[in-house]
Amino acid sequence: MVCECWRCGVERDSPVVLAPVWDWGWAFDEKAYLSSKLLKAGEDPYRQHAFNQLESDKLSSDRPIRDTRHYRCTSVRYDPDLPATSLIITFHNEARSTLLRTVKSVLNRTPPSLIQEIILVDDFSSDPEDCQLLTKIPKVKCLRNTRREGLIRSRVRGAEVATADILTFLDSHCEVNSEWLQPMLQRVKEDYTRVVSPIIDVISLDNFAYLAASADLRGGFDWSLHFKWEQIPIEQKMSRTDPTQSIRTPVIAGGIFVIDKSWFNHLGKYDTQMDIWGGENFELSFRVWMCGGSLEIVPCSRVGHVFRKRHPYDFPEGNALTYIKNTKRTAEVWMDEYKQYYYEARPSAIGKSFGSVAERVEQRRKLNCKSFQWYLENVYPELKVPEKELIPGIIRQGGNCLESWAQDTTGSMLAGMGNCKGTVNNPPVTQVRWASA
Ligand code: UD2
Ligand code: MN
Repeated sequence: MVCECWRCGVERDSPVVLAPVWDWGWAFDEKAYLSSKLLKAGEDPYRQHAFNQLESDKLSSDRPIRDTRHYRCTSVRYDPDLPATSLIITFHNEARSTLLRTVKSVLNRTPPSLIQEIILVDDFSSDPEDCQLLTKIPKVKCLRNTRREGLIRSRVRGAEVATADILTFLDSHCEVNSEWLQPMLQRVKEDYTRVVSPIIDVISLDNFAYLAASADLRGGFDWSLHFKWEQIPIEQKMSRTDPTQSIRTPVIAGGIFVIDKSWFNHLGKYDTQMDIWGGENFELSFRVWMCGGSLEIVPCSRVGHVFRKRHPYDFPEGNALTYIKNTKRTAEVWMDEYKQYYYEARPSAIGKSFGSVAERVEQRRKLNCKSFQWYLENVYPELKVPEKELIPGIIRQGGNCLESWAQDTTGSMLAGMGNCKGTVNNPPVTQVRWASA
């Protein structure tokens, strides 16, 4: 198969076209909502939103999209009594046409009984009406921040007013596909500690074509805490005989997932000292895995998303510093001694301020979460620990060190492999003999 988009893993399109399943008979004046924000003649269509707004504005809010699932998904049956969910969509200056299409695709392609409410959190957009006018649509509620908070605090605000037992987060420029919600709700209903994501299809930022993403990808990252899509390890791929089966993922992309509300609260929601954008997906992912849950991608669920190449909004503290603050908080709370590799890979983070993490560290302690070493060994063994000598006389790999700790009677050095001690007084667990030079 040909990969057309490295970032999103797009491979192909399948030919089934969906029609909206039902109509609400809304009193909402869609034309008026959209027409007041159309582009002016000659205006750069990418300027405001970093995607082609002209193409988005041209499309119907009810446009059909292709059913990109594996054909075997269409015969999977879900419990008739799945729990309802509160949807939470935060946005800052989203284009009206994409925001409306996100909401309408949800209403058009989800059984009404599964949607408790759609909570829009307007993160202090320039025009309060972007959000307010949409409350004429059934089930839609609007909260508006009185100052810019960023997506992390905005999501927590939405989650705190949600009335359903399950939370579903979406970005504000998505289109959900056929039967997108049921397979994810099913997995969470069976085990509330699962946190699940769909396969995220790609809506082209240039022409808004809906493109299927590869079903063989999962979330990964490097030591600088840079997210990337990566191939499922070959052994796992070979042992997958059922294409409808969930895929364990070390991290989620961050924007689109379903989580049990009590589990979300129990685990400590989000780190609300993180600002604007970035890093929260690692923090949540490490927390879920290390504190007793799991993360998976449910391949029978598909949601399209407009992936962009730049941020269309400003960062009050600057993009780079904000990403550093958020990822540094993640590393300091969750990565134990492995945080040194984060600093090596992102030296610009050294010495930068990141606030206090005392509360989050305490939360981790109370939850009795496992170590980052456990995460590496059990969840993400493919993330290789850089092999190098850091302290003269000590060869470190992860939390283990090969250290010299004594001389025997012949003058040979004794060295041992075990927990890093950095001192000759604590014999490591296994001893090996090195001839001294
Ligand atoms: C990805 C995630 C995104 C988030 C981010 C890391 C997907 C599809 N998207 O980036 O959800 O996890 O990685 O932080 O996985 N927003 C606000 N306030 C702000 C800034 C953004 O409400 O100050 C909204 C924005 O309108 C959008 C959402 O947050 O609905 C995510 O922002 P994005 O679309 O710019 O992030 P994306 O998709 O590049
Ligand atoms: Mn997005």
